[in-house]
Amino acid sequence: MESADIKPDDDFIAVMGVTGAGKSTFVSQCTGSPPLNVGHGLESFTQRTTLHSFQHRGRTVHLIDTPGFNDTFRSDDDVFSEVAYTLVKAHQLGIRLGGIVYLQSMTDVRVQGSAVRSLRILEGLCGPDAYPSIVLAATHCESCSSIERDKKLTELRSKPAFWHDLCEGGSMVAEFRNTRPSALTIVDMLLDRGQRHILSFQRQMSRGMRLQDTYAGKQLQSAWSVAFDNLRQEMSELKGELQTALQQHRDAGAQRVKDDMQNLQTSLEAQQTKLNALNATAETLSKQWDKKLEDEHALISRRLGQIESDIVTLRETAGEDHESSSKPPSYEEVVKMLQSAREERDEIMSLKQCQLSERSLKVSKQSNLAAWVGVMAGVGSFGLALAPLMCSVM
Ligand SMILES: Nc1nc2c(ncn2[C@@H]2O[C@H](COP(=O)(O)OP(=O)(O)OP(=O)(O)O)[C@@H](O)[C@H]2O)c(=O)[nH]1
Ligand SMILES: [Mg+2]
Repeated sequence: MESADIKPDDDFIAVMGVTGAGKSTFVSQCTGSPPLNVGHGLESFTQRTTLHSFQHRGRTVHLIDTPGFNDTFRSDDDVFSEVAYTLVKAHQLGIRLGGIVYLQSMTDVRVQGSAVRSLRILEGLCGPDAYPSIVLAATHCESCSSIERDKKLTELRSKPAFWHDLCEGGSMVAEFRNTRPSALTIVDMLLDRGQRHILSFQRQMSRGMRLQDTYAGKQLQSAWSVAFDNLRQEMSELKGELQTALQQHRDAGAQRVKDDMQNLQTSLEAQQTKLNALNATAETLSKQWDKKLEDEHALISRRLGQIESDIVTLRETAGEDHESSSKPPSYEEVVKMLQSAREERDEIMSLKQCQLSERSLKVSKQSNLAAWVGVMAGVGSFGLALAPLMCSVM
């Protein structure tokens, strides 16, 4: 693994899709490196947007692996906020996307709910101008027969709720077969187009819009507003029930209603928080995420320091640093602990080495210098801006 310079005239491709669709697998097939895998309580760090670079057709291609909607462990507002931040930062850095690979698993019996919303968000983020630079790729293809797959793909292409508008607008359809050639064919489809886009969302945010006013943000705002109104309606019904129960001196019943109201209040507040998050502008979004990622970065460095010192202690305990052949009684355990500490250190080191903030930036002569002058002027925030993006380079 070696560092690669990141130049704005390289090819940048975003990889999107709901959680489990196969984004990291697709990226891993392209780069030939296994997906980043860091345990020990630092897993959330690898779920961040990451950047993976590889050489292809004499060019450097950077794949941006984004978090997916419908994650069991992350709320959709948090995921949207991170995707939004990534696109805003990329735009500020003068990066123009060459396209988007949107992955869709064939194992999902029906495309529904959040998967449909994820498609609407994709449309909103890109805008029709960028539809021709989207590849809609089926994954987990072997999970169904070719007849079933064709049927499913026809349905996806033809239904307005699914891919219809994107396909009408010029998006391409492909099959990812969990192999390197099929992954590279998809990359080639975009490289052959040779387009560079400022996405509709990036343009809107750079004009000072709030998330809720962008096409993509509106999708979420309308869904969350409906959910919020439903909760409020439920609350007002409960208030009525409580009044009746109190009037009829049904103490136990009144207490039950009060408990329900308390739970509902928690849901209402959570829903309100989601809606409030959509108030963010590019500036507030950047501030919020820069801080969050800076804190995570510090956490990783602290953990690494701790492990290094544990290793020194363990080596001494295991007698590694001494010529003596006498072994302390807990020798086997100590060696095991030492091995595990070393593994953890190596995992974290590879994670750190893959952070873009640790990589050099070369401004190429052909690049849009004006954009990069802006970036270089803000060198302080540059490292932080890229901190969430980690990469593996072939
Ligand atoms: N059989 C098969 N398995 C696949 C394919 N693509 C992904 N997988 C598996 O599906 C699981 C989820 O794939 P990931 O690549 O982690 O999915 P993801 O989209 O990155 O998911 P998140 O990071 O959670 O958003 C993994 O166990 C993969 O090995 C495929 O085309 N065929
Ligand atoms: Mg992934």
